[in-house]
Amino acid sequence: MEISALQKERAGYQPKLPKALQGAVKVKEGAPTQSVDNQEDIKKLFPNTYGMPLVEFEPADSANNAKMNVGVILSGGQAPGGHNVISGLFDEVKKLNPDNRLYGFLMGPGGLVDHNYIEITAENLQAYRNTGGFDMIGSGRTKLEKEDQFEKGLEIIKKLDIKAVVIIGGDDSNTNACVLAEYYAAKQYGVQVIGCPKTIDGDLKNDQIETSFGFDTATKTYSELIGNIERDCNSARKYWHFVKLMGRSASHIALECALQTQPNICLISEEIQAKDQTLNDIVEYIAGVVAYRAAQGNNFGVVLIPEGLIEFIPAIGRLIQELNDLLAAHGADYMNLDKDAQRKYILEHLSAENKATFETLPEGVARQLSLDRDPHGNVQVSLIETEKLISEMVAAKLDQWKKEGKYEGKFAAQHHFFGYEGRCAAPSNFDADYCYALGSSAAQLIANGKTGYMAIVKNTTAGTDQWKAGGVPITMMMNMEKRNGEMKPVIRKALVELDGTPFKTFAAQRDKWAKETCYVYPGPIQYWGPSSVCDQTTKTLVLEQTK
Ligand code: FBP
Repeated sequence: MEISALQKERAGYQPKLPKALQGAVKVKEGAPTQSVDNQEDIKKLFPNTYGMPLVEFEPADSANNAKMNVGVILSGGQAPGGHNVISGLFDEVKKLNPDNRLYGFLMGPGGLVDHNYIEITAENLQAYRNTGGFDMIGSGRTKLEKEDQFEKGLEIIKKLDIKAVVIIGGDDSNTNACVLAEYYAAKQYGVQVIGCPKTIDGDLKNDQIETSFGFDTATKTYSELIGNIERDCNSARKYWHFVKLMGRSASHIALECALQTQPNICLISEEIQAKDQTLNDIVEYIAGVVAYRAAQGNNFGVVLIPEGLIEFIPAIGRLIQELNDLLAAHGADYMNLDKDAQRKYILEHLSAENKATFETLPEGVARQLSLDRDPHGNVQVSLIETEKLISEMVAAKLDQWKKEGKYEGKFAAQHHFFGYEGRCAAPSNFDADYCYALGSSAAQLIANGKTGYMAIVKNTTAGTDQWKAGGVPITMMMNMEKRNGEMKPVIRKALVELDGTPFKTFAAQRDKWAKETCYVYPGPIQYWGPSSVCDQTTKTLVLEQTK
């Protein structure tokens, strides 16, 4: 396989580990934990894995030479650093005992159920160290939730003499990891399950998880591109650029990119929901800024739009809720109908209020909302062209204002969607180190007999030496939420907090950014050079840690 010059040099990078993981390791246990909400329900559903203590690793005098084979699964969307979790896991598993083996299940959780796997060896891992992507073993979105899947998985686990499975995934995948851990514990199968916090979306975080891996690299990649667009925009001074940014629900990615690049406008879905704004309110806000800048002779600008926006506009959110319930109850009759019949079916079954909202949406958007949920029941928002929908509505509003004599200017729009191009970028130094440490922590949790835990690394705004590694019981992050029409135990998603420092920092400056041109050009991720450039963390993380 031919590899790039960067890949060749980068393969030699040795990720840095927290002090506690550099040699022999022992475990310090904290107090018993509680779930974030619905404690009685969660306790009842997870009697074997509820209430366990937080765990922190400390340097020890003598090594634990645990004999253990481990299986690893990459689950859900790609995030930069996944290969380094595997590298950290592999190195630690072999450090514990060179006879230990690591198996990678192929193409996501489905690989466990279908018994598709490879053994990960020093040789085949070498080409993937410090690289982006999940292509070493592939990923998938199969939802592990049924007993027959757990039992099928057990067959291969037994055959390969695997002691534990590590699931590298987002909130949904880690919820499933917890269900699997509980099932194997209840059956006393002696198989442990450990999770690792992955997702570029940045929404798997809480008091214990400072950030999910991949967020750092993905937002730096998007910010580089946004900065380049801003410079182009400020050079030609003739376009308004509408940039949709990935991040299924939460607006963390958009907010972080705004903090890095200072665009003229950045929409934050959580704020729009809190203020109960309509699509028209959003359009009037953007058109107002366009008109203001036009009056100053500036017929250009940059607008950032989080991809999850549509679900957070309250009227559309209510419509989606009802559609979810409708599809959960009648999905089978509905799915076999043709396109027109499906629209008719929906219009006949929706309540009057939601029917009215559905009818006002462009047909393509309405169709996307009523179709194609992913296996976890999510609307596939990355397929909805929100950036075009909004810019077209802004153009119409400006035409109307022109006729009314309220606006004078030229409006020409360009559209971009930054999503997939950030998910497999070569991990930044932060993600390379963070992921390697997460993999090492996962191995230590297994060696110390833990199950139903997620590997964690904290104090990440300090130098890597001072990072603190350990584990958090997954049940601690859970609450009950409605999914596909039923109440289910799930990890609570972290949305942008409107009283948090990152949002407040953005909100304090956005009027200035809208009126003036304050663009910042972050440039590409640097892997070597001054530490102030190549080891910087995200602004979100810094602002959250200094609150
Ligand atoms: P995860 O939550 O699995 O990490 O995936 C995140 C994400 O990249 C979202 O930002 C995006 O909406 C979605 O995946 C796209 O999914 P797909 O890769 O299936 O198109």
